[in-house]
Amino acid sequence: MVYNQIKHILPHFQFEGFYVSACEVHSGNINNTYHLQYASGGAIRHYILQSVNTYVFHDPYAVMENIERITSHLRAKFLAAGEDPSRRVLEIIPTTDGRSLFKNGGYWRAYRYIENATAYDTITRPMQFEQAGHAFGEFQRLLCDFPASELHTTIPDFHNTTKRFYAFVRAVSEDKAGRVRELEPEIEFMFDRRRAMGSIVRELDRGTLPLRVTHNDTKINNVMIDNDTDRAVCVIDLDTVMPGSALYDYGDAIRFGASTAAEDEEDLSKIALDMDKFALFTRGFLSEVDGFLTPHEIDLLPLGMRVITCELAMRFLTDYIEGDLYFKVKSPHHNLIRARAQMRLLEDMEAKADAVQAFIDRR
Ligand code: GN1
Ligand code: MG
Repeated sequence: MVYNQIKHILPHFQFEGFYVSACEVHSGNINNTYHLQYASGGAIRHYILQSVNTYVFHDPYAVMENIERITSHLRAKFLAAGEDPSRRVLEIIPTTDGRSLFKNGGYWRAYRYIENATAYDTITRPMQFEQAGHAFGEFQRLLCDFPASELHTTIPDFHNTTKRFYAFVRAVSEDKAGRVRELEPEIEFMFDRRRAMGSIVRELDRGTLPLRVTHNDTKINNVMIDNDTDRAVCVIDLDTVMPGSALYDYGDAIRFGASTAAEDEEDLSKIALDMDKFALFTRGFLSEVDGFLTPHEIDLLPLGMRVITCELAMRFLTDYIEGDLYFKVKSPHHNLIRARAQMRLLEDMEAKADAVQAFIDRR
């Protein structure tokens, strides 16, 4: 029962009122997440409780320090613009001794749940997708002046696709889980795209692309969309906010949200880049970032979507080869299914590259 997993944790947070219920939220691939309800003075209060995955995040305190800094920066920006920040930015619920983490075997943290809003895995109404574009564009814009040197690097080389490729090659050669034998086409697929995969890293190194404070995990379900108005209210999951490239944030949102199928769709014939969703997201995103992204960055947005899709295919495949150590899996082949789905999506992005570029050029 869910309650038994967390009952010893609950008293250590400053939740208002009396515990009513808890259910597990299954959408993330890394942390364990629970939605809590408390009753207080006739009203129901909603909270999110999470245990931080320390295989992935070696220093949960550094993660929380980043989140405290980012959320106070965003809160100040919303206040300065005359907006009520309460639904626009994540609010950490402190522990009873005033900290942002409770340590007890694992590391636990809590947020106020953003009410009357939904995190969609699949967006159905067009406006929501344009709104998601606005949300991630606005997120970058509001963090444009954030002092990047104050942020901890919570996962080193997170989107260093070149190093990810080396890690993949190492995993193939070590073959710890004995799975490499059946993977010749997938391995060849990665080697074929090796140079293109490193292209953003090379430009960041050379300084032809700027390093910015970016979200780094811009799945569409990391934007809360208002249930009544369909407007984006808040960007969530700030664990990987670090210096990075705007191209990856844009690209990852397209990879996840503008696919015609789920990230782990088994039937490859269902997977393609949905050009309408791509156009809607891009319109929303560009309306926020035009003006501070350089023309070169905007030019390379389509490259961003291809590189990140390849990176994800390779990360899922690497994890499959290593025996599923990183991502949560629902079946023994889950990571392989995810990798193949990303590969199929990338092939479709490659086929549509001219149409995608033409849309960006017309802006
Ligand atoms: C992980 O758990 P979630 O859904 O927030 C991963 C992302 C991947 C994503 C793929 C820290 O994110 O990088 O893009 O799965 N997060 C981390 O679904 O590795
Ligand atoms: Mg995440």
